[in-house]
Amino acid sequence: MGNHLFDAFRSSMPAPGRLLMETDDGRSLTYGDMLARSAQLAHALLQLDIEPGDRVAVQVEKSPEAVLLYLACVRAGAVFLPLNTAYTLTELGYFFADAEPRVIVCDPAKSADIGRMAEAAGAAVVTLDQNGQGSLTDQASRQSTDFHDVERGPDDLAAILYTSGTTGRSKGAMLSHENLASNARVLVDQWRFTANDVLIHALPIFHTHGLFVATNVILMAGASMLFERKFDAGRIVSLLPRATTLMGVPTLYVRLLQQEGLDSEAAKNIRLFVSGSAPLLAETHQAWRQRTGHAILERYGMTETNMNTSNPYEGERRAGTVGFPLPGVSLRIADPDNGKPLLQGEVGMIEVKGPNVFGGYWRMPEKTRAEFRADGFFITGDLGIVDADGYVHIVGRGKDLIISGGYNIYPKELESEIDALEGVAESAVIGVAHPDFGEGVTAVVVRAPASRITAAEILGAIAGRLARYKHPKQVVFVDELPRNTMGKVQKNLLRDAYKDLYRS
Ligand code: MCA
Ligand code: AMP
Repeated sequence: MGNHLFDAFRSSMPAPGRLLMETDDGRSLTYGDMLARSAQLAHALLQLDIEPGDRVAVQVEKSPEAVLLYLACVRAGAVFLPLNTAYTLTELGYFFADAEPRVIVCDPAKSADIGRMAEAAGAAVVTLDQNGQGSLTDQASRQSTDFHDVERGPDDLAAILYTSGTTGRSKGAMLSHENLASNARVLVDQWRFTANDVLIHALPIFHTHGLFVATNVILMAGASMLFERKFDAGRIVSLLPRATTLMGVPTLYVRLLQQEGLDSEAAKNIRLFVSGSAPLLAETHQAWRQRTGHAILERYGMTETNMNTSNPYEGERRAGTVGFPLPGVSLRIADPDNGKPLLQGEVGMIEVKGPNVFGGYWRMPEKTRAEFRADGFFITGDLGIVDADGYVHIVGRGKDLIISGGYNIYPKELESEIDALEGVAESAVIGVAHPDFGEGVTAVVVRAPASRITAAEILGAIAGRLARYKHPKQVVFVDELPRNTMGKVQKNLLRDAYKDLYRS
C-alpha cells in the first residue's frame, strides 16, 4: 500500500543534491538531506512508541527541523498536530486534553511547564534543539538514514489542525493523506509549479497556508524555497530577485507596498504572487499591479477544506474575487437556512465538496454532522455569490469570526474571558477595518454598576490566558450594547459606529 502522502512527494522528488530550502541564517537543506533526516526523526518517533494514528503535538518556532518533523510524522504514520507558537499554556492545556497526543514537541524554554502538563496527559515531551536533554534531534542523530515508511492509505489521518469554534470549544479538523495530496497536486498544476521554482516562504508553518499550501506544493513540485523564519518586509524585497514566487496573507502585501525598493525591476524574476487567508482589498491588488506589473492571484481556502477556489493562472485575475472552484471541487451557493441551492447571482452560503474536504472534527461527531449537508457538502460559514462569468465573490461571513493579519479570532472566546471579569457587565468583540491587519480586534465593554474597570485592567487579565494576536487593539466602553427585538447584540451597528477607529 505504501505511504500515500509521502509517496506522492517521492513521485516528484528531484535528484538528492537539489536544494529544498535555504534559510535566513545561511543553512541549506537538499532533498537528500530531507530524506535522510526525516528518516532519522521517524525512527526516533518510533522509539517513543508512536503507533499509526497517534498524535504528535508540536509547538515550536519555525525552522527546517520543524518541517522535517512534519515529514517524519507522515512517514512514521503519526498524526501531525501543529500549534500556534503564540498559544499560552492555558490554551495548550485544552489542546493536549482534547487530542491526547502520545508525544509533545516544544521549545526548550517551555519544556518544564509543558512537561508538567504532559505528565497528567500521559505524553512524552521532547524538544527539537541540537543537544539539550530530551532532544528528539539528538536522539535522531544516532538513527539510520533509511526508513521504511509506515503504510498509510488515502483515508488515513495525516494531520489535525485546530480551528476555533464560533460557539465554545476549538475543533480539531481531521485531514487525511488524500486531502493533502490531492490539494497539493491540483495547486501545482493550476499554478504551474515546476522543479525550477523558488518560493519565498515567509509564513508560519503551523497553519494551512504556510504548511500545506506553501510547503506541500514545493515538495510536490520538487522545487525549492527561501525559508524565512520571520516576516521582514525589507528582507523579502531584497530576496525577490532570487525567487520566482511568493505566497502571503494580505497584510504581507500591504507591508511590502510600504517598501521603497518594491518595483517592477525588483519583481522581474517573479512569475507568481499568491494571496489568501483573508480578503485582499481591491485597492491593494491595484496598487501592487501598478508598482510591480503583477496581478496578485487570490485564492480561497479553509483549515477544513484546504484550497477551494483560485483565480486563473492564465486569464483575468479579478480583484475582489477568489476565482473559480479548483478542479475536483464542487462549489454551490445555498440558502443558509435549508441548504437549497440558489440561483446564479444570489448571495448565500458557500458549500463545497471534493477530495480536499476534511473527514470531520476530532471526537465531535455532532459538530461534524451539523456542518455537513446530507449530500456531503461542507457548510463553510462564508457568504458568497458566483457572478455571471463564474468567479466566486466572498461577500461576508455567516460565522462570527475576525481575521486579523491572517489569524482567526473568534469573538466568543474573548467575550467569555472579558465577561467573566469582575467589573464587567457584558461585552461584544468585533472586527473593525484596520490598515495593517485588515481587521482590528475591538472590544466594546459595558461596565458593571459602580465599576471603574479600565482597558489596561481588562488587557492585563487576559494576558496570560489568550495568545497576544487575539488581544483587542482597542477597548471602548459604552453604557449599553445595541440589541434587536430578539435580544441579540447588533454587531453590525457596532462595526458601523467604530468603523473609523483605526483610520488615521
Ligand atoms: C502579530 N500580532 C498580531 C498579529 N500578528 N496582532 C494581530 N493580528 C496579527 N496577525 C501582534 C503580536 O501579538 C505583537 O503584539 C505585535 O503584533 C508584534 O508581533 P510580531 O510577531 O512582531 O508581528 P509580526 O511579525 O509583524 O506579524 C505579523 C504577521 C503575522 C507577519 C502578519 O501575523 C503573520 O505571519 N500572519 C500570517 C498568519 C497566517 O499564516 N495565516 C494563515 C492561516 P504585542 O506587541 O502586543 O506583543 S491558514 C488560513 O487562513 C486558510 C486555510 C487559508 O486560506 O490560507
Ligand atoms: P481558517 O479556517 O482559519 O483557515 O480560516 C478560513 C477562513 O478564512 C475562510 O472561511 C474565509 O472566511 C477566510 N478566507 C480565506 N481565504 C480568503 C480569501 N481569499 N478571501 C476572503 N476570505 C478568505
